[in-house]
Amino acid sequence: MSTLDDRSVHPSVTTGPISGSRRVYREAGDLRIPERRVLLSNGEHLDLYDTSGPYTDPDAAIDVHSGLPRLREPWALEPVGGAVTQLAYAKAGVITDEMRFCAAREGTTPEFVRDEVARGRAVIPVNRRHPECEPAVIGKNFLVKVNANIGNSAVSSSIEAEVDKMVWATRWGADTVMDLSTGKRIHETREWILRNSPVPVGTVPIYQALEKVGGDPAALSWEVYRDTVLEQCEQGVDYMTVHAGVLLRYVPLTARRVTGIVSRGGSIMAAWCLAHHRESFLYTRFDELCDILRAYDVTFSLGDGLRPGSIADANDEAQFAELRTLGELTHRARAKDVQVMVEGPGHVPLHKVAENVRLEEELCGEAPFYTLGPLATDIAPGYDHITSAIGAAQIGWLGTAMLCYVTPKEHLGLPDRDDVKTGVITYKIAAHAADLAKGHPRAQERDDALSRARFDFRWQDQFNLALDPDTARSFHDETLPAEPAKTAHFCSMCGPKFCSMKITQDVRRYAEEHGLSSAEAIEAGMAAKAEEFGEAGGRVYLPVVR
Ligand code: IRN
Ligand code: FE2
Repeated sequence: MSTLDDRSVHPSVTTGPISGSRRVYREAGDLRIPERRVLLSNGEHLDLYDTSGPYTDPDAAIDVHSGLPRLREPWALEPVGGAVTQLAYAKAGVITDEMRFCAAREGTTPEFVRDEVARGRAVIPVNRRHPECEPAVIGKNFLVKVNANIGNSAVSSSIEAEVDKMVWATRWGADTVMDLSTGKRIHETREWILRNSPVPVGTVPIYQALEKVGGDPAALSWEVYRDTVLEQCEQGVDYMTVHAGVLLRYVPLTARRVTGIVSRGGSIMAAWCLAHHRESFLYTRFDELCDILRAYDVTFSLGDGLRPGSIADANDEAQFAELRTLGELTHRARAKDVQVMVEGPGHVPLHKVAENVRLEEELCGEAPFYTLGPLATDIAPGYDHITSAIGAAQIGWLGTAMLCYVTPKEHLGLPDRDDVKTGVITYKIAAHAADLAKGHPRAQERDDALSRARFDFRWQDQFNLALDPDTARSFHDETLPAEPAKTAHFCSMCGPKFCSMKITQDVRRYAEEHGLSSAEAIEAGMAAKAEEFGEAGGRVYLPVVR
């Protein structure tokens, strides 16, 4: 942990509860399962899945220089068949503490988690050397997860800013973060993030390998790459993007594309293959790579180096050729008890989304699909969190297990703190919409609680149940800041006279008072409203009085 002793680095991270809630711990045997309890004004509460770590616990002592408590340290089991991976344990019928923890978080049984992991349909990405991590299970039969990318670049950002982004992203619900740093001090930045991250951390090791050889892809070698992977495994990285499906013979398939190869890792490997006219070392050395990841229980995230970067290129031969290779590699890794996710696009119009899920499941044996959006259209730079959340909601509904967020800065620049929050909240919307549509047993609870609060004009409850209570409250404050407005039976959108919810409540009260059935009450209420409306001059919009 030596690098955290560097006293010239002072990350200042956000601590304290999210408005209207507090972090609680539910006992599950000897495990303490973190949840976020939203306290409601009617005495009820709702417990939510919580990714924020001890940072939102007012009783936790946070010291970024010593890192988070090493929760998983006592959980380590003896190897089975020489392996320490969750997949090896699951196949052997062993239920690990990680599986029990995930089951309790998801509201299911440890046996179900074990069975899903055993058949490769779910992964629990937890490196033995990241004991600070609260495990999460990623698979189509669990809550849809969201990943937030952070990391500096050669021209922008500091260690402090990236640690703060990690804490900030998990505060708003990021289930994993990926450190995509490419600039200075990559190793140190990652150490700070890992020791302080309550969620799994992913990386793309080829980025750091490229830095080590001075930025020239042709200068890369298996040896440099292998040593970089080992360095990152030792540090505790939980999952790694490996673009091993970019084969030499696939590169020409991208020649006539509108946007060629848009994946950073994909373009680096394509450049290496062309420079040496040899097959990618990620592919030829894949078995050795499996052995390394297996020793730490690092999960593969097989990269989509040939994903489409434009609507025109979606579902083309290059993309699907790579997917077939990712399928082959998935089965090879699993045979060695290494956990695998498979990455997907990109830019895909809505009518071509389903084909991606169907093919991935068929070719990759239902390995958890992890997609970047996809963007449903190319025409809105500056709003690509939205263009991509449209595709993400659909692909999540169809079975994608994890959604990689896209921020408003996509295609334009490095996301700052505000972009990180916007990206995470936007993707929580997409993920939750998918959970609802998939009929996840607990998903609708939150919608129902919020809807009831809205209908009862319990404004504070409505804010506190929201994905982003602070923004909801501040929007309400813009027009009705006074405290009485937080219980008033209207808002400034329709005003006191035209609130549909208030009118409905009036109708219901009318029914009770007059002993009518609801149909009769609506009838009678409508008649009364018609009269009132007539008195107001029969106009919906009243003229502005100056
Ligand atoms: C996710 C799905 N497809 C790609 N991703 C993410 O994109 C991946 O997990 C990583 O965060 C980033 C890698 O980008 P390149 O190197 O493929 O551009
Ligand atoms: Fe793009």
